[in-house]
Amino acid sequence: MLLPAGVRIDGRSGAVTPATGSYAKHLSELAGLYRDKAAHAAMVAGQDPLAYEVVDYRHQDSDLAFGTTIMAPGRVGDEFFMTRGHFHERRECGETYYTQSGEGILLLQSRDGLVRTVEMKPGICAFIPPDWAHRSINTGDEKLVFVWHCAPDAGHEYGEILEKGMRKLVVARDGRVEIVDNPNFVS
Ligand code: PAN
Ligand code: ZN
Repeated sequence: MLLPAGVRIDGRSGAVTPATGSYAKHLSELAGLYRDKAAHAAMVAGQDPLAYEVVDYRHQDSDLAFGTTIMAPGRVGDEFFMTRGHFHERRECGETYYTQSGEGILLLQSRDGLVRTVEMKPGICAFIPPDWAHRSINTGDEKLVFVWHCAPDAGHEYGEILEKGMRKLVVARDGRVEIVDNPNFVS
């Protein structure tokens, strides 16, 4: 029998207590994500900063999983720090992203090429429909922390986004955040 639990989530740090797992992604592990290869290489050769961490709370045999993603602020060239972005392997599985602190943009793309964005800021819980690719982008000066919630076996399908990119880029232009067409997108 599964037993109930209360899990503490710190909305500032993204700490999950107790957590069942976590991983961290440094910039060096995110090659191919950014179009300014020289800027990426210089940053990796320097401090190779931590771009984001994912912490989870999972129960064996449960149909629910949740956790946090903690994204550092930063840029590679004119592109903000972002997650890899993925579809779910189980295409019927959606997800929610509930922002706790910081600010960003959730970039979504359907299989047939629709693009949508949802603002990420405290108080907004984004609904990610089944079979929409999703990538979060930290456009602010502080950590972007959000709580995600999805089926534990939703799975991650990274290949398509990694190979083709997403249709839009979120960039800094003249001190503003802009969403522009990705010139390198492979349709
Ligand atoms: C999230 C993401 C997390 C990291 O937990 O996996 O934010 O993003 P990438 O996996 O795209 O690098 C989620 O959407 N899970 O399904
Ligand atoms: Zn997901």
